[in-house]
Amino acid sequence: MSYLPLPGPGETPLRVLAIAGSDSGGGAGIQADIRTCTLLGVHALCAVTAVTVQNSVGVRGFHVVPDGVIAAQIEVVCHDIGLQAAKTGMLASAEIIGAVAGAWRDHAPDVPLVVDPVCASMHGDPLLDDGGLDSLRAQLFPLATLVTPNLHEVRLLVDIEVVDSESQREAARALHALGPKWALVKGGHLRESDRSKDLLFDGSDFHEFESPRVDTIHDHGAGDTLAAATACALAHGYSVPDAIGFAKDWVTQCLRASYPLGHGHGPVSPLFRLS
Ligand code: PXL
Repeated sequence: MSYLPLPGPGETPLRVLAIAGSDSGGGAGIQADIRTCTLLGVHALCAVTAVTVQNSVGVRGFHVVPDGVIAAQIEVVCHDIGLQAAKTGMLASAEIIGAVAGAWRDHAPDVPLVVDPVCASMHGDPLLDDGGLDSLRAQLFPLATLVTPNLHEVRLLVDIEVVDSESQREAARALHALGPKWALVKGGHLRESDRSKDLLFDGSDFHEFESPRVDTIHDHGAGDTLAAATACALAHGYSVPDAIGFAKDWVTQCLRASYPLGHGHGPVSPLFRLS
């Protein structure tokens, strides 16, 4: 595959802001975002939303960062450093989503924003409170360039059970109607074939993306990596379909390079880029 152009020595790289939670196991969350950006030659700015206590087996709990501190992290990096794209991951609560939406409207309304609507960990542990879904739909989706739910998140957000390509289209339409410019319905958990099929919709046209399914239990952080790599490509000026095409190839390679860690699920890995 071809990669994004790297900055020269001493040259300031493009910047992507990750608004996300910390994973103490280092596999997902903001750690996956920073790794993705770094290995793609992009400087990661960080607004930490929550600190999870987790390992490869599950999430024991999390502690949220005060709303005002999250909004201030966004404000200070926007005004001093500047950014070309951003992505959201774990936002934990309705209040935090409101604070992120407010800060976004005030400080970076024209910057491409990828919203990965994280609701739970791969172990099924909740990462968003009960009011969070309404807040995502009403406050953050209308600001998003792209939303990237998986099938579980699709069910929670628009109450559609995706089982085939027809229901995947219906879900993409319903998600787009909530206000983002583009909606991507990730079909990775749809085990109907040996291909992973994602569907993108902009309100008029559908784009399909297919990649080989990589059979591994070590896929922690795959969704975060896809959203972060998409944001990096958008920062480079790619169109949304081209950015997703690039990010899908990147995640496939990261899945092939994933490794065991602890007693549960290991992370997808971009470290292949170093060899
Ligand atoms: O992969 C989703 C995710 C995002 N952010 C944090 C997480 C997880 C999954 O566990 O812990 C902080």
